[in-house]
Amino acid sequence: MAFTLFHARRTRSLRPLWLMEEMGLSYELEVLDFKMGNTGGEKYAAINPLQKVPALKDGNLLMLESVAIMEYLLGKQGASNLSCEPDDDEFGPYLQWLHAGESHFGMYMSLLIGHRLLLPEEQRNADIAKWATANLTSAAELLGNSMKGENSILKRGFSAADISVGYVLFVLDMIGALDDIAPENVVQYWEALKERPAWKRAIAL
Ligand SMILES: N[C@@H](CCC(=O)N[C@@H](CS)C(=O)NCC(=O)O)C(=O)O
Repeated sequence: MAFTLFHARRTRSLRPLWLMEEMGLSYELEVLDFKMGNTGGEKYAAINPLQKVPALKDGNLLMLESVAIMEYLLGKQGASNLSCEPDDDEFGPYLQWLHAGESHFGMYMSLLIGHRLLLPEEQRNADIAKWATANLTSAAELLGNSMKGENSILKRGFSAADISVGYVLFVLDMIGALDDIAPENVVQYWEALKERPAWKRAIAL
């Protein structure tokens, strides 16, 4: 078994985990206790000094970015219906939303949960939470207007871009913010994504 994924429940490690379930890959899963600043304790710090999840080990290789890990797994597998090749008409939008899931949505999502829930109360800043909410709202509106498939970003159907963005919708739903932030079609999109068998297996692990 080549891949080992370090995972903590409800975190960004769901992205590669969900993808591996969609791909039918075999992998080893190390489930860690999530603790801000000390996930996995000393043992995990020796593997990943950042003590964040996900981490993927493939032999001597260690990767620490959820979207990069997805691209790595997809690249290793070769062309499939879960990714787009450069000669595909939707290659640009695919890359755009694959990365927006973490680079754009992910930053504001972290600020929102940090300043609403995770930080000690005296460190929370309501203006930052408001700013993050405004940016998530405009990004969710753009997503809603950009979706080309019935329950997918791309016309050709479900892809890793949906996993990247879908994880953010999961977190917003979990903290009770999705209905306020996302337009109706994006809420429906998340309702459909979470019915996928691979998502159900990933979230249960
Ligand atoms: N950009 C990284 C972010 C990784 C990250 O921040 N993971 C969070 C969980 S969702 C974490 O492990 N946080 C622990 C901490 O900040 O102490 C990725 O997409 O993998």
